[in-house]
Amino acid sequence: MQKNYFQKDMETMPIEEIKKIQNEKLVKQVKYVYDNVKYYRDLMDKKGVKPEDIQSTDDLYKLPFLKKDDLREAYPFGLLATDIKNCVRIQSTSGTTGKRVVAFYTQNDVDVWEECCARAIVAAGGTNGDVCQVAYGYGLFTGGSGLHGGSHKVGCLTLPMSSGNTDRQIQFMMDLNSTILCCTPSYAAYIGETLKEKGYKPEDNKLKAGIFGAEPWTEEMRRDIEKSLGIKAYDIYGLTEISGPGVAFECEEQNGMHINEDHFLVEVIDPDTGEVLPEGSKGELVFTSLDKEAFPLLRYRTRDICVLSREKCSCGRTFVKMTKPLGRSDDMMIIRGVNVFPSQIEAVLLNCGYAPNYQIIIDRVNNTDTFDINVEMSKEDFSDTPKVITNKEKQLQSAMKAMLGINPKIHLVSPKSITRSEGKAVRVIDNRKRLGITV
Ligand code: DLL
Repeated sequence: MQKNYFQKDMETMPIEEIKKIQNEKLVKQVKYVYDNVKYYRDLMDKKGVKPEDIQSTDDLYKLPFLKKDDLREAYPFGLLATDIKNCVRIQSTSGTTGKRVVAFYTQNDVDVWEECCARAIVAAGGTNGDVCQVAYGYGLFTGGSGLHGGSHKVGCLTLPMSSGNTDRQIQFMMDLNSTILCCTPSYAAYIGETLKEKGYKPEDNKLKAGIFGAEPWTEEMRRDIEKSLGIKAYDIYGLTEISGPGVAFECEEQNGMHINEDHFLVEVIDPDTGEVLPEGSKGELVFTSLDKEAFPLLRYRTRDICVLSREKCSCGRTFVKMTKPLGRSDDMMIIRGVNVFPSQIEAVLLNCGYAPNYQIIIDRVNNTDTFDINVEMSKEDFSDTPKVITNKEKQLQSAMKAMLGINPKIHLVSPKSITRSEGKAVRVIDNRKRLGITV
């Protein structure tokens, strides 16, 4: 079988040479951050680390970690490393307690990011002869623009569909002969079901591959999607803070994702102690950007729990592989591809005059996430007129939508009806766990 790479020399470089490149880039990136980002310089000074102390990746452990809370504290410009005039793009994702994470990009940062996505598309068999339908959301979310840029770099005919409007997705897919589909796995499954409902068989479409990520999915779901669309389904991983999709991607082995190690240095740590764990251990992924200009992050804690493997891969790529995220070390939920924190829900409840007595119930029905929130009314609020309650539920739902970007179903329940816990309150009931979906 012919092997395909977007940047063959880099993707198949012997590991010793990759390490050399990483060492050189790391020394430069640390000095760049120290000189240009006061927030991180203060963290380094507090820890007594100077840029000169970092001579190679072996010294990485000396650097302080960055966490989502730091991004919140430094919001919006505190981690920006260059003049805003040099930036050409902002992307964003939800953060804790409602403050969004804002990431900045120079043109060079965008180019590197899109190249990483192009590597993923080529690894999934993409060429300039393909029609690539991008059905991730466009806008502040990185999914749409990342895969869109990658598709351009490969030279595919790019269909910038964004997510939603499934009938139109299907019409374009059929009329324009889409060969690659990029979207969240749950949306891919939904498209597959809708095609079937419309009477199409898997062989009726021209799709050959899908590049699916941004949320956890199982091997079972992969098999279902592959069957319903008649394709090979590849996983792709990334996070806004570290650029977006394309931090890691699956190859033809479909068994773990290669991390683009020439741009992102990876460590696995014990989430409780912060201690760096030996390769092969299960722990939290930590990324250090190696050549970012606008928003370089050193030792950023992702909260994603994974295992790394350097076992030789039959695709010929030498980059380390990560497993699918096996869980999170914080309370972030991913619902319909959107990151949601219980603290955001609490903030909306308090703003709208409710006490934080609530329960979130998540499930996956027909491959789509359901999202319900039970909220207790106070004695004063309580009404037994259904219309009054329905109106209040609608108001709360639109406040939630404004904060989270997705619509939960709100159920106002009578005072004191949510079971009180004697220990930690059980705020989240995630029934997707029964399907093996761990986040
Ligand atoms: O989800 C970027 C992305 C877009 C990745 C499109 C892949 C495809 P955020 O919205 O910042 O960025 O969410 C990042 O999503 O820390 C993981 O917990 C989760 N995540 C991302 N990819 C995967 C995946 C985008 N393939 C957070 N499997 C990350 C499981 C994933 N979880």
